[in-house]
Amino acid sequence: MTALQTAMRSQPAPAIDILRIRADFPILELEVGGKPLVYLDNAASSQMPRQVIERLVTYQTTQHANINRGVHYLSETATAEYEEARRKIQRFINAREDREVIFSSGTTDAINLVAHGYGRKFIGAGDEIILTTLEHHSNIVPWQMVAEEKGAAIRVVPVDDTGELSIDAYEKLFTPRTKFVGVSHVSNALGTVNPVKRMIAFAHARGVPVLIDGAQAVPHMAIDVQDLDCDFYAFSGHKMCGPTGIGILYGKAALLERMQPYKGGGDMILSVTFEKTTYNAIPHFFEAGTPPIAAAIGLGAAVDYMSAIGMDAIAAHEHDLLDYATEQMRRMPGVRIIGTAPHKAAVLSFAIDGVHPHDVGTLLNTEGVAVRTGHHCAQPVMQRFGVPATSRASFAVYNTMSEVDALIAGIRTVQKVFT
Ligand code: 7TS
Repeated sequence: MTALQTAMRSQPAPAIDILRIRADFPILELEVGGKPLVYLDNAASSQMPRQVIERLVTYQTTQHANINRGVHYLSETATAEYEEARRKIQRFINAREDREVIFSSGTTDAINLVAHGYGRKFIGAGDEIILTTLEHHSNIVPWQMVAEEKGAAIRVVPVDDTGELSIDAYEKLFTPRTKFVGVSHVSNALGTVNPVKRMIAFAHARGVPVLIDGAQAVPHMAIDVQDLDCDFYAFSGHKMCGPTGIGILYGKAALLERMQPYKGGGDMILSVTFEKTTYNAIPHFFEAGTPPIAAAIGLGAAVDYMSAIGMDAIAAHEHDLLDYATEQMRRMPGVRIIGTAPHKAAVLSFAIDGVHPHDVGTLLNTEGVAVRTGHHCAQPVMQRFGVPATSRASFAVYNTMSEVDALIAGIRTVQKVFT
């Protein structure tokens, strides 16, 4: 049996062609310590299919020059491809206009853009920012910086024992001083899918804009920013089969146009004198300097790749994996799943009695199984659940039921070694 046939062994009737998909990802053929790689660290970063890698090679070998500045062939080609990537992403998230799609270096950068461009301009002394216990540090720290500078306060939505946000508590946090809401669409530590559409509607009824951290949502489900009606939506290329160094901030044009600059430099200006500088229009206003052109085009290719499979098919496959893994783990004595909300996506955090998560990760690695261990840059979640860290398996479209079996077998080995 080939490694791929083994991978298929317990796969249910596939809605997607898992063999074909796996064949697109060269890295999945790796062996680690003589065992087939079982890559379950997709929430940290996913792998790139050949189609994206080849797109990067084509760009670098036939299309590269700096953008927005040449009349020569290569500069015009690179500019056209970069802007075409922007339109691909616009269609992927159903943004109304392409100028509402801003290239950033990732989710962290996109959130910082909003904190500095919007927060520092419109949030003042005594104002309040609502965040949730589930946020990644990148949707906490930028807002703490704004709050500290402006004398504003941060209010935090609690979670229950399953990892679900208390919407009742969320609604009660609003006061006339509430000026901003930041909430993750999907928790990276627990996998909880938050009811963001409802939360956005509630905030909007009180005139409060909302930023959604979609880093863990865009790779796993169809996103329609117009349907959500979010004001800002941030995500990273490297978690959705694209390159590192690129991410997106979607923002409603009317809001983006009222914001102050985030970074100053070339491309974001129309004219500069020492007396007065005039600024370029969005999206260029927020894209100072030479952007990661290749990575943006690579992200466009990643969006094409995922769209061709279909986001609903991807979501269904990953739900099957999550359900299967959850079911297996529930039956294991001494294993506790952290994050049991009814609505979850692609993430399974767990603790093994008497074994430090770091040891879990190290031993699983000897079985070829890659999971993330640590606080997942979400320390408030860890504090809420009374653990310093968890082990976390996170799934992507190319994972299989057999890989879940390998994870479960690996956990049994860990238990044997440590008990
Ligand atoms: N927001 C969420 C919900 C995330 O999961 C991450 C990264 C970020 C923001 C930051 O994204 P970046 O691309 O700017 O770094 N999350 C993880 C993780 O769970 N393990 O490693 C990185």
